[in-house]
Amino acid sequence: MKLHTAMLFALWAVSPSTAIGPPAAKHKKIIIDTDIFSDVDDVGSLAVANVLHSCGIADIAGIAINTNSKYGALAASAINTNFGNSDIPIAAMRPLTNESFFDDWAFTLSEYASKLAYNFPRSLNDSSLTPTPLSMYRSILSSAKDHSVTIISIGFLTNLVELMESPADDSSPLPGKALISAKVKEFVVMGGEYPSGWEYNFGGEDPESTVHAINNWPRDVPITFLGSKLGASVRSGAGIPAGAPKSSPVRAAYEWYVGRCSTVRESWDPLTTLYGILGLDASPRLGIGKVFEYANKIGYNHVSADGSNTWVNDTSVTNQHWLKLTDGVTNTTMARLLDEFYTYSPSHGKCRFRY
Ligand SMILES: [Ca+2]
Repeated sequence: MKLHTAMLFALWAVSPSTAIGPPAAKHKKIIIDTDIFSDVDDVGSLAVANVLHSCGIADIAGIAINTNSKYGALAASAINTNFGNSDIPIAAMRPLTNESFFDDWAFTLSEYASKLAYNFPRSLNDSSLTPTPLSMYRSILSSAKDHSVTIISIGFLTNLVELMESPADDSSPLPGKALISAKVKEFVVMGGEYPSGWEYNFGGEDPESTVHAINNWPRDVPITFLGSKLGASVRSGAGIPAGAPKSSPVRAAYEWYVGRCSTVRESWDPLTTLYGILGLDASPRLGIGKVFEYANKIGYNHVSADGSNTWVNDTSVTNQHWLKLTDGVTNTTMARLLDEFYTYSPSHGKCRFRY
Protein backbone atom coordinates (compact mmCIF):
# COMPACT_ATOMS: atom_id res chain seq x y z
CA MET A 1 0.00 0.00 0.00
CA LYS A 2 2.77 2.40 0.89
CA LEU A 3 4.63 1.68 -2.33
CA HIS A 4 1.48 2.14 -4.36
CA THR A 5 0.77 5.45 -2.64
CA ALA A 6 4.32 6.65 -3.14
CA MET A 7 4.12 5.87 -6.85
CA LEU A 8 0.86 7.76 -7.02
CA PHE A 9 2.53 10.81 -5.49
CA ALA A 10 5.23 10.70 -8.12
CA LEU A 11 2.62 10.86 -10.84
CA TRP A 12 0.72 13.78 -9.38
CA ALA A 13 1.16 16.88 -11.44
CA VAL A 14 1.65 19.91 -9.24
CA SER A 15 1.05 23.35 -10.58
CA PRO A 16 3.56 26.11 -9.87
CA SER A 17 2.81 28.90 -7.46
CA THR A 18 -0.14 31.05 -8.42
CA ALA A 19 -0.24 34.45 -6.78
CA ILE A 20 -3.81 35.34 -5.87
CA GLY A 21 -4.79 38.92 -5.38
CA PRO A 22 -3.07 42.13 -6.38
CA PRO A 23 0.71 42.17 -6.89
CA ALA A 24 2.73 42.79 -3.80
CA ALA A 25 3.66 46.38 -3.15
CA LYS A 26 5.99 45.55 -0.30
CA HIS A 27 5.72 41.90 0.58
CA LYS A 28 7.83 40.86 3.50
CA LYS A 29 10.49 38.22 2.96
CA ILE A 30 10.29 35.56 5.67
CA ILE A 31 11.89 32.25 6.61
CA ILE A 32 9.87 29.97 8.90
CA ASP A 33 11.72 27.53 11.19
CA THR A 34 9.17 24.94 12.32
CA ASP A 35 9.02 21.73 14.35
CA ILE A 36 5.95 20.64 12.38
CA PHE A 37 5.33 17.11 13.62
CA SER A 38 4.05 16.96 17.20
CA ASP A 39 1.61 19.89 17.33
CA VAL A 40 -0.90 20.99 14.77
CA ASP A 41 -0.50 24.71 15.40
CA ASP A 42 2.49 24.59 13.05
CA VAL A 43 -0.01 23.63 10.34
CA GLY A 44 -2.13 26.63 11.29
CA SER A 45 0.98 28.76 11.10
CA LEU A 46 1.81 27.55 7.60
CA ALA A 47 -1.79 28.28 6.61
CA VAL A 48 -1.42 31.88 7.83
CA ALA A 49 1.87 32.26 5.97
CA ASN A 50 0.66 30.63 2.75
CA VAL A 51 -2.47 32.75 2.56
CA LEU A 52 -0.47 35.93 3.11
CA HIS A 53 2.05 34.71 0.54
CA SER A 54 -0.73 34.14 -1.99
CA CYS A 55 -2.20 37.56 -1.17
CA GLY A 56 1.11 39.25 -1.91
CA ILE A 57 1.78 40.34 1.68
CA ALA A 58 4.50 37.79 2.49
CA ASP A 59 7.25 36.21 0.47
CA ILE A 60 8.02 32.85 2.06
CA ALA A 61 11.64 32.47 0.98
CA GLY A 62 12.02 29.13 2.74
CA ILE A 63 10.76 26.75 5.40
CA ALA A 64 13.32 25.03 7.66
CA ILE A 65 12.28 21.94 9.62
CA ASN A 66 13.81 21.57 13.09
CA THR A 67 12.65 18.03 13.90
CA ASN A 68 14.10 14.84 12.46
CA SER A 69 11.06 12.98 11.18
CA LYS A 70 11.01 12.80 7.40
CA TYR A 71 7.29 13.51 7.55
CA GLY A 72 7.80 17.11 8.67
CA ALA A 73 9.08 18.34 5.32
CA LEU A 74 6.54 16.22 3.44
CA ALA A 75 3.66 17.63 5.51
CA ALA A 76 4.90 21.18 4.90
CA SER A 77 5.03 20.45 1.18
CA ALA A 78 1.45 19.16 1.23
CA ILE A 79 0.27 22.39 2.85
CA ASN A 80 2.22 24.63 0.48
CA THR A 81 0.94 22.64 -2.48
CA ASN A 82 -2.66 23.00 -1.29
CA PHE A 83 -2.32 26.78 -1.41
CA GLY A 84 -0.71 26.77 -4.87
CA ASN A 85 2.72 27.53 -3.43
CA SER A 86 4.48 24.25 -4.16
CA ASP A 87 7.67 26.01 -5.20
CA ILE A 88 8.49 27.35 -1.72
CA PRO A 89 11.88 25.85 -0.73
CA ILE A 90 11.86 23.43 2.20
CA ALA A 91 14.97 22.31 4.11
CA ALA A 92 14.91 19.25 6.37
CA MET A 93 17.10 18.71 9.42
CA ARG A 94 19.39 15.67 9.30
CA PRO A 95 19.53 12.81 10.12
CA LEU A 96 16.05 11.96 8.90
CA THR A 97 13.98 9.38 10.76
CA ASN A 98 10.77 7.44 10.09
CA GLU A 99 9.30 8.57 13.39
CA SER A 100 5.59 9.32 13.70
CA PHE A 101 3.95 11.12 16.62
CA PHE A 102 2.46 9.32 19.59
CA ASP A 103 0.98 11.33 22.45
CA ASP A 104 2.40 9.53 25.48
CA TRP A 105 1.74 12.52 27.74
CA ALA A 106 -2.01 13.12 27.60
CA PHE A 107 -2.95 10.17 25.32
CA THR A 108 -5.49 12.32 23.51
CA LEU A 109 -3.70 13.80 20.49
CA SER A 110 -2.93 11.97 17.27
CA GLU A 111 -0.48 11.80 14.41
CA TYR A 112 -1.07 14.03 11.40
CA ALA A 113 2.27 14.60 9.58
CA SER A 114 2.60 11.18 7.96
CA LYS A 115 -1.11 11.22 7.11
CA LEU A 116 -0.74 14.52 5.28
CA ALA A 117 2.28 13.06 3.47
CA TYR A 118 0.42 9.95 2.31
CA ASN A 119 -2.98 11.45 1.56
CA PHE A 120 -2.43 14.84 -0.07
CA PRO A 121 -0.66 16.00 -3.23
CA ARG A 122 2.75 17.49 -2.64
CA SER A 123 5.64 18.60 -4.81
CA LEU A 124 8.31 17.16 -2.51
CA ASN A 125 8.65 13.41 -2.99
CA ASP A 126 11.57 12.69 -0.69
CA SER A 127 12.79 14.69 2.32
CA SER A 128 16.36 13.55 1.69
CA LEU A 129 16.34 15.59 -1.52
CA THR A 130 15.98 18.87 0.37
CA PRO A 131 18.95 21.08 1.27
CA THR A 132 20.03 21.27 4.87
CA PRO A 133 18.57 24.17 6.85
CA LEU A 134 22.04 25.73 7.13
CA SER A 135 22.59 25.60 3.39
CA MET A 136 19.16 27.12 2.72
CA TYR A 137 19.57 29.87 5.31
CA ARG A 138 22.96 30.94 4.02
CA SER A 139 21.82 30.88 0.40
CA ILE A 140 18.67 32.96 1.07
CA LEU A 141 20.39 35.45 3.33
CA SER A 142 23.42 35.97 1.12
CA SER A 143 21.25 36.92 -1.86
CA ALA A 144 18.80 39.09 0.12
CA LYS A 145 18.88 42.86 0.48
CA ASP A 146 20.38 44.15 3.71
CA HIS A 147 18.03 44.02 6.73
CA SER A 148 15.24 42.52 4.66
CA VAL A 149 14.58 39.02 6.00
CA THR A 150 12.34 38.20 8.97
CA ILE A 151 13.06 34.85 10.58
CA ILE A 152 10.04 33.33 12.34
CA SER A 153 10.94 30.55 14.78
CA ILE A 154 8.00 28.36 15.86
CA GLY A 155 9.88 25.37 17.23
CA PHE A 156 13.31 24.58 18.56
CA LEU A 157 16.36 26.74 17.94
CA THR A 158 18.80 24.07 16.77
CA ASN A 159 18.96 25.27 13.15
CA LEU A 160 19.45 28.88 14.21
CA VAL A 161 22.48 28.03 16.35
CA GLU A 162 23.99 26.17 13.42
CA LEU A 163 23.48 29.29 11.30
CA MET A 164 24.92 31.60 13.97
CA GLU A 165 28.08 29.52 14.29
CA SER A 166 28.55 28.80 10.59
CA PRO A 167 31.80 29.82 8.88
CA ALA A 168 32.12 31.66 5.57
CA ASP A 169 31.31 29.44 2.60
CA ASP A 170 30.56 29.57 -1.11
CA SER A 171 27.28 31.39 -0.41
CA SER A 172 28.78 34.24 1.58
CA PRO A 173 32.16 35.43 2.87
CA LEU A 174 30.42 36.39 6.12
CA PRO A 175 30.33 34.03 9.10
CA GLY A 176 26.93 33.32 10.59
CA LYS A 177 26.43 36.15 13.07
CA ALA A 178 27.75 38.78 10.65
CA LEU A 179 25.45 37.42 7.94
CA ILE A 180 22.50 37.66 10.33
CA SER A 181 23.42 41.22 11.32
CA ALA A 182 23.66 42.24 7.68
CA LYS A 183 20.53 40.60 6.31
CA VAL A 184 17.98 39.91 9.05
CA LYS A 185 15.39 42.57 9.76
CA GLU A 186 13.78 40.91 12.78
CA PHE A 187 13.87 37.61 14.64
CA VAL A 188 10.37 36.61 15.76
CA VAL A 189 10.28 33.78 18.27
CA MET A 190 7.52 31.66 19.76
CA GLY A 191 9.05 30.59 23.02
CA GLY A 192 9.40 31.38 26.69
CA GLU A 193 7.04 33.06 29.11
CA TYR A 194 6.98 36.75 30.00
CA PRO A 195 8.34 38.37 31.95
CA SER A 196 9.64 34.98 33.18
CA GLY A 197 8.85 31.28 33.17
CA TRP A 198 9.44 27.93 31.48
CA GLU A 199 8.03 26.92 28.11
CA TYR A 200 8.46 23.82 25.93
CA ASN A 201 10.01 25.31 22.77
CA PHE A 202 12.77 26.77 24.92
CA GLY A 203 13.26 23.99 27.46
CA GLY A 204 11.61 20.84 26.19
CA GLU A 205 13.94 19.39 23.56
CA ASP A 206 17.08 21.43 23.08
CA PRO A 207 17.56 23.99 25.87
CA GLU A 208 21.28 24.18 25.11
CA SER A 209 20.52 25.64 21.69
CA THR A 210 17.95 28.00 23.21
CA VAL A 211 20.52 29.37 25.65
CA HIS A 212 23.03 29.88 22.88
CA ALA A 213 20.63 31.37 20.33
CA ILE A 214 18.78 33.81 22.58
CA ASN A 215 21.66 34.89 24.82
CA ASN A 216 24.09 35.35 21.93
CA TRP A 217 21.84 36.58 19.12
CA PRO A 218 23.46 39.66 17.50
CA ARG A 219 22.37 42.62 19.59
CA ASP A 220 21.86 44.83 16.54
CA VAL A 221 19.04 42.62 15.22
CA PRO A 222 15.63 43.14 16.86
CA ILE A 223 13.95 40.17 18.54
CA THR A 224 10.25 39.87 19.32
CA PHE A 225 8.86 37.05 21.46
CA LEU A 226 5.40 35.57 21.80
CA GLY A 227 5.01 33.74 25.08
CA SER A 228 3.24 30.63 26.23
CA LYS A 229 0.26 32.22 27.97
CA LEU A 230 -0.70 34.49 25.10
CA GLY A 231 -0.59 31.60 22.65
CA ALA A 232 -2.64 29.37 24.92
CA SER A 233 -5.28 32.03 25.56
CA VAL A 234 -6.39 32.07 21.93
CA ARG A 235 -8.14 28.81 21.07
CA SER A 236 -8.60 28.73 17.30
CA GLY A 237 -9.94 26.22 14.82
CA ALA A 238 -13.61 26.08 15.84
CA GLY A 239 -14.61 27.39 12.42
CA ILE A 240 -12.78 24.67 10.49
CA PRO A 241 -15.55 22.04 10.14
CA ALA A 242 -18.09 24.51 8.77
CA GLY A 243 -15.69 26.71 6.83
CA ALA A 244 -12.79 24.74 5.41
CA PRO A 245 -12.98 22.81 2.14
CA LYS A 246 -13.05 19.04 2.63
CA SER A 247 -10.00 18.90 0.36
CA SER A 248 -7.98 21.01 2.81
CA PRO A 249 -4.93 19.41 4.47
CA VAL A 250 -5.25 22.06 7.17
CA ARG A 251 -8.71 20.78 8.01
CA ALA A 252 -7.56 17.17 7.91
CA ALA A 253 -4.58 17.86 10.17
CA TYR A 254 -6.70 19.62 12.82
CA GLU A 255 -9.34 16.88 12.70
CA TRP A 256 -6.75 14.12 12.99
CA TYR A 257 -4.63 15.79 15.65
CA VAL A 258 -7.23 17.19 18.06
CA GLY A 259 -9.77 14.40 17.56
CA ARG A 260 -12.81 13.63 19.70
CA CYS A 261 -15.04 15.74 17.43
CA SER A 262 -12.98 18.90 17.97
CA THR A 263 -10.65 21.03 15.87
CA VAL A 264 -9.89 23.62 18.55
CA ARG A 265 -6.27 24.15 19.52
CA GLU A 266 -4.08 26.76 21.20
CA SER A 267 -2.54 29.29 18.85
CA TRP A 268 1.11 29.80 19.78
CA ASP A 269 2.56 29.46 16.29
CA PRO A 270 -0.19 31.03 14.15
CA LEU A 271 -0.18 34.18 16.30
CA THR A 272 3.60 34.38 16.10
CA THR A 273 3.53 34.00 12.34
CA LEU A 274 0.76 36.57 11.96
CA TYR A 275 2.83 39.12 13.87
CA GLY A 276 6.01 38.11 12.02
CA ILE A 277 4.39 38.96 8.70
CA LEU A 278 2.09 41.86 9.54
CA GLY A 279 4.05 43.46 12.36
CA LEU A 280 2.40 45.91 14.74
CA ASP A 281 0.56 47.84 12.05
CA ALA A 282 -1.38 44.84 10.68
CA SER A 283 -2.93 45.25 7.23
CA PRO A 284 -5.83 47.59 6.44
CA ARG A 285 -5.67 46.27 2.88
CA LEU A 286 -6.73 42.86 4.15
CA GLY A 287 -9.28 44.28 6.58
CA ILE A 288 -7.05 43.37 9.53
CA GLY A 289 -6.70 46.08 12.16
CA LYS A 290 -4.00 46.49 14.78
CA VAL A 291 -4.05 43.45 17.01
CA PHE A 292 -0.61 43.30 18.67
CA GLU A 293 1.47 45.70 20.70
CA TYR A 294 4.69 45.47 22.66
CA ALA A 295 4.28 44.71 26.35
CA ASN A 296 7.65 46.29 27.29
CA LYS A 297 9.88 49.17 26.26
CA ILE A 298 13.30 48.15 27.50
CA GLY A 299 15.38 45.14 28.43
CA TYR A 300 16.30 41.75 27.05
CA ASN A 301 15.50 38.10 27.42
CA HIS A 302 17.91 35.83 29.30
CA VAL A 303 17.66 32.05 29.11
CA SER A 304 19.00 29.69 31.80
CA ALA A 305 20.41 26.21 31.32
CA ASP A 306 17.04 24.48 31.79
CA GLY A 307 15.46 26.67 29.13
CA SER A 308 13.60 28.91 31.57
CA ASN A 309 13.73 32.60 30.73
CA THR A 310 13.80 35.88 32.64
CA TRP A 311 13.37 39.40 31.34
CA VAL A 312 16.25 41.66 32.37
CA ASN A 313 15.22 45.31 32.71
CA ASP A 314 18.23 46.95 31.09
CA THR A 315 17.52 50.50 29.88
CA SER A 316 20.36 50.29 27.36
CA VAL A 317 18.54 47.62 25.30
CA THR A 318 15.48 48.75 23.36
CA ASN A 319 15.16 46.33 20.45
CA GLN A 320 13.82 43.27 22.29
CA HIS A 321 10.12 42.96 23.04
CA TRP A 322 7.41 40.53 23.96
CA LEU A 323 3.90 40.75 22.58
CA LYS A 324 0.44 41.25 24.01
CA LEU A 325 -2.91 41.81 22.34
CA THR A 326 -3.91 45.41 21.80
CA ASP A 327 -6.49 46.71 24.27
CA GLY A 328 -9.96 45.86 23.03
CA VAL A 329 -8.84 42.86 20.98
CA THR A 330 -10.20 39.74 22.65
CA ASN A 331 -9.03 36.14 22.54
CA THR A 332 -12.17 35.17 20.66
CA THR A 333 -11.62 37.93 18.10
CA MET A 334 -8.14 36.59 17.44
CA ALA A 335 -9.45 33.04 17.17
CA ARG A 336 -11.97 34.13 14.55
CA LEU A 337 -9.24 35.93 12.62
CA LEU A 338 -7.01 32.84 12.60
CA ASP A 339 -9.95 30.72 11.48
CA GLU A 340 -10.19 32.95 8.41
CA PHE A 341 -6.77 31.63 7.41
CA TYR A 342 -7.45 28.01 8.35
CA THR A 343 -10.64 27.97 6.28
CA TYR A 344 -9.28 29.90 3.30
CA SER A 345 -10.18 28.36 -0.02
CA PRO A 346 -7.38 28.70 -2.57
CA SER A 347 -9.92 28.43 -5.38
CA HIS A 348 -11.76 31.52 -4.14
CA GLY A 349 -8.65 33.52 -3.35
CA LYS A 350 -10.32 36.31 -1.40
CA CYS A 351 -7.78 38.53 0.33
CA ARG A 352 -10.18 40.38 2.56
CA PHE A 353 -10.94 39.02 6.00
CA ARG A 354 -13.94 39.41 8.32
CA TYR A 355 -13.61 38.36 11.90
CA1 LIG B 1 5.75 24.56 16.70
